[in-house]
Amino acid sequence: MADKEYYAVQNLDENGEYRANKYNRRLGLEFSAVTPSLVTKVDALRTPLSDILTILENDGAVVLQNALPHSQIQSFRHAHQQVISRPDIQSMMKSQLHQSNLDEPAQSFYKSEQTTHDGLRLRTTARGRFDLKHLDRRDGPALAELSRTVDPLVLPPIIKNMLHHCMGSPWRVTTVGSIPTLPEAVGGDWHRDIGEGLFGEEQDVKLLPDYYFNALIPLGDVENESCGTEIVVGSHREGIGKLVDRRMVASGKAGDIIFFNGKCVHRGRPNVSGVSRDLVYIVYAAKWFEQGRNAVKEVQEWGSLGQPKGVRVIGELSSKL
Ligand SMILES: O=C(O)CCC(=O)C(=O)O
Repeated sequence: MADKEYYAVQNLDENGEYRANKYNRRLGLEFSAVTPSLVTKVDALRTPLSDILTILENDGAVVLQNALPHSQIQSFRHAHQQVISRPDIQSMMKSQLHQSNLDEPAQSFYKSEQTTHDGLRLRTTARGRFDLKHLDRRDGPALAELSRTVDPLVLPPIIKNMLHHCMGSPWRVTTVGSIPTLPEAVGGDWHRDIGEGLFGEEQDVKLLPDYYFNALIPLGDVENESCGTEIVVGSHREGIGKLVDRRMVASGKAGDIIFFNGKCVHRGRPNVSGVSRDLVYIVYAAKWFEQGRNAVKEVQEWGSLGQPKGVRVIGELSSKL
């Protein structure tokens, strides 16, 4: 199965439609010229953990300022820049940037995918927005400088502490990647990082303990709030039916961490800053949550191509089986 077809199947919601469509209908496709208000920022060194956890519980997102030493960001930024400047990766970026399917109505979150000879995977989520993985020593292709410098960013003490309280399940680091976003990149699609969830988004946000968090680590020294991550705060507790449009922007600069619940509806804003906006992303998810297989080989004769039809009532909620 071709990559495009595979992702289209993976991205269907319970009505058999690309899952961003329901958010587009509810929240719209436009990006406001005026930057929405900002997700709460706290000083990671001075704010009591209980206050940070309260914000995270209420909003589903929080920005931790001064959470990482600048020297760590600088070392990683240098190693990362070396890698993304490689001719093979530059040529993959160029080819993905000029793909004609980026102008068609989207059918899937990932619009294309290529793998380098040494095992890095580059994907496009929208024109000018890329996802590069894996960068760490466990799942990455052992690019020495890259994995050495990303190491201290993977599980900083404050994140480990927070996860100890906010995760509702034994967890592990599942993904270490980066999001290079070129100048003039368009905005990304609305999504929840949990996708449609285990039992459909309604059941997951209401019934399941929190099992997925994402840390975004900005690499730039200059903050441009307008190009940040737009998050519908509170959406980690509400399905599409009653979703309240409380969109806010999470942004930061080198040293900060944007931390959010993977149940939140969110998207990247267009990059109007004139410079690349690069982020590291780290996914922490329940030990049982599987997102890391080679996706393209996954659904062929051994997986369902459509949505199963069964329905089971759980309390007031009904779950498609
Ligand atoms: O590029 C961004 O600001 C958001 C990235 C994103 O949507 C994600 O990490 O799931």
